[in-house]
Amino acid sequence: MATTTKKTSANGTSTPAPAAPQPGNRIVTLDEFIIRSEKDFEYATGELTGLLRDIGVAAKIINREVNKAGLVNIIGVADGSDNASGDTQQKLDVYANDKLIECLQNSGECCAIASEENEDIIQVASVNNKASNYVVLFDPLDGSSNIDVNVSVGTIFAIYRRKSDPSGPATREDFLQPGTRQVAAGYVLYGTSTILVYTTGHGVNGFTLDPSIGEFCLSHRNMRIPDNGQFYAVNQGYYSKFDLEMRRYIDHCSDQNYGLRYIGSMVSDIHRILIQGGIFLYPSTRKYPKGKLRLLYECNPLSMVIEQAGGKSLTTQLKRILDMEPRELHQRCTIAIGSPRMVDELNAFVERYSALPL
Ligand code: AHM
Ligand code: MG
Repeated sequence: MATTTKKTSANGTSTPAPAAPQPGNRIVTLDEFIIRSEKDFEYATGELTGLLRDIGVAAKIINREVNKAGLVNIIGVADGSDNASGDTQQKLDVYANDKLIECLQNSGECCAIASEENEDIIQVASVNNKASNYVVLFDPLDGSSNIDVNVSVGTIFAIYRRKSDPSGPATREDFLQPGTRQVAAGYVLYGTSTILVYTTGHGVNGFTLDPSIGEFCLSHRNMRIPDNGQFYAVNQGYYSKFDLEMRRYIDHCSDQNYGLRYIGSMVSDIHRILIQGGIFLYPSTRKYPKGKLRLLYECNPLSMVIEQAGGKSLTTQLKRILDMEPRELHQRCTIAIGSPRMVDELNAFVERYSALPL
């Protein structure tokens, strides 16, 4: 806390001296933090810094629209559209997708984009003839089926270095890289306050949007997930469709009196688990035999954040998510992610009860 010393004037009254600036209390904006952290990057050319800044700008624009969603004609299903994964697109999905693409295209800091909402990759024209070395992937508005009922939604993003020759167009292979190759990943949660959380592989930091100055300010430095937790997050409505090992584990959670917390918006569920501890599960169901969530747009970036914060993330067949070799842009996978001790506990149930060879 800042301390003040009192000056005594000639007439004996005292006035507080101005508080000396305390380094720990100084506001650190996202832009300042990114620029200061540039030295941590293996290839510090300023491109990655620019990309993270672009995502921050798009997030502010999306946040503004999400916050007034009930006031303007922007809630509800977009006209006649399903996205690349066959899910219904909300108007705000389309809006968020357009804004992210626009911000990234304007700066030209990446050479191509892949979005959960687009079938194929989008090439980005170079700006000032500068060849870019990065590709960006995102889920522009995760959990958007919740938007009409004022439940928190989020943007998830991942950045990779391209593999193809920078003098030519980007290729699908630039995107089909395992999660271990992500150079940065994070999310923005449009919740009771708006927070941007990201990692470049050197820990996890969170920045809360201060609406009075329109800046993301460092609020959660070096985030660490609790080793263990008291909450589990799973759509228990599908219980009877889960494999035996998942049902046994869920029974165990209930026996242990763990609290069930499921928002149905993965960013929100993961953010709670990052702060309070717990486990999030999306196993295979009859409808989604390979799991529902997308490896490249949802599971990889959130797994990088959680692992960087000290957590674990596996498929429910016990493969580390970040080691998965993607074959398709819109590939789905199962996931068990969260506090390391809870993921280990789940692991033991799978080893014990799974009917499939692991
Ligand atoms: P979306 O990207 O189309 O919004 O779908 C992903 C969402 C996740 O946020 C959430 O965890 C999950 O779908 C909820 O699915 P379900 O309703 O089957 O539980
Ligand atoms: Mg999603």
